[in-house]
Amino acid sequence: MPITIKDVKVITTQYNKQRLVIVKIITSENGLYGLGCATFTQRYQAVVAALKGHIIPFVLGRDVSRIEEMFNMLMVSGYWRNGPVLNNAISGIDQALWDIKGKLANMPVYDLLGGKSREAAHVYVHADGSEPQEVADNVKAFQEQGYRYIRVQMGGYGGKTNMAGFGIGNSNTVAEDRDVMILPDNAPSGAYFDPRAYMRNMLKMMEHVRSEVGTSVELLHDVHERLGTINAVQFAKDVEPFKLFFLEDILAPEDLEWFERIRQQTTTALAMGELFNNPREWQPLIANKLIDFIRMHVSQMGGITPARNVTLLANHYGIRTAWHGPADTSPIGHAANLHLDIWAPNFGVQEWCRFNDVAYEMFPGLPEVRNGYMYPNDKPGLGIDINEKLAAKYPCEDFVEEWTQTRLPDGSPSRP
Ligand code: GCO
Ligand code: MG
Repeated sequence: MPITIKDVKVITTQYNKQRLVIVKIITSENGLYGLGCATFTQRYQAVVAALKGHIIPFVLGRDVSRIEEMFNMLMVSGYWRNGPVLNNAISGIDQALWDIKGKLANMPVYDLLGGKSREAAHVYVHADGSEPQEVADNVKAFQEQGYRYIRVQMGGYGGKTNMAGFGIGNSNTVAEDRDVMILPDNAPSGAYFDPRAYMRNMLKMMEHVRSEVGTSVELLHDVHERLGTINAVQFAKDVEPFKLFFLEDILAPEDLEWFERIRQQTTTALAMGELFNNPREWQPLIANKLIDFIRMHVSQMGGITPARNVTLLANHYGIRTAWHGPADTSPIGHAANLHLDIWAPNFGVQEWCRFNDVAYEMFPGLPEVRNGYMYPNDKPGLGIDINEKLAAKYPCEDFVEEWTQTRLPDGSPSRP
């Protein structure tokens, strides 16, 4: 008799700013369950509805062992496909089934995938600041904690926002050649971004940070898809002297054909992909060797199954993985990332958001980071659990996200 899916719970929780969605599959076998990440924080209610209305009725009663079949059927069973809401809902099921398979086999998921390629995964953390010296000081503080891969930003993703305390119309706080963002009368509230000032200021910041910390620490930077096409080409060239470990999301998914131009112009290493949903987005970048790191949001792709497939595809082309790991990937999602990292022959680096104590209490088994390395445990499955009682004490708030309402200085909408 196969073990089947008896019930599926959708757990939502918010112990921080991010609203998280977790799927718990309860099986016909007493006490056997699995957990998966289905978090699309900005539209979490839509994922919950997709799960409850469509995905859960589809999976109930099915054999838990048939992950491959389930993933492939779920992807097309709605006929229309490859959107963030449905992909996340499918990921909740997919990751939970890998967790269950591991528990049945008494093996960690990295063993199911092919076994360890390494003992621990290099992580990168985020240093920020409102001016170059503050960024440099934060990099040094991380180095003292043992981190060797550090992402440098100034003012978040380069915008000035009246919410993050930068103040509209103030200077961008770069000492010489100050950039002042002049907004029109009656400018609406929200985040503001000046692409040209961003480019100038980031170059100054990187130059300063390198002069303070030297070349042995690996620096990274996230453009967050905010630049237009020719500015992106120019910026990727301009940062070349700073020898970044990688430059992240230099272009938006809408502008992918420009990668070829960037590639012809610079040796800056490129990482791309957190907004990708559809294989058509990553296939040409990999097949034409236009990037160096793929960094999709694993639940946004549909779970561990598609991430495994992309890893192996990328490996053939000498491209490494750097899965998206912000605070809006749940701790379950971070555990899934780590199993892929420990197994992948072509792992590069893992983004790490440094969870707080509540997260560690709510998710027993949440991976630990020591000296810049993230370590797996040897528990079967994903090796992580959820304290549902504690999760229920932190219900999700309904609010309209403000940081995603970004504008250019004249007030016109810009990508966040
Ligand atoms: C990153 C990302 C995130 C995103 C966030 C959106 O590289 O970590 O760019 O911080 O902004 O996941 O919700
Ligand atoms: Mg990013």
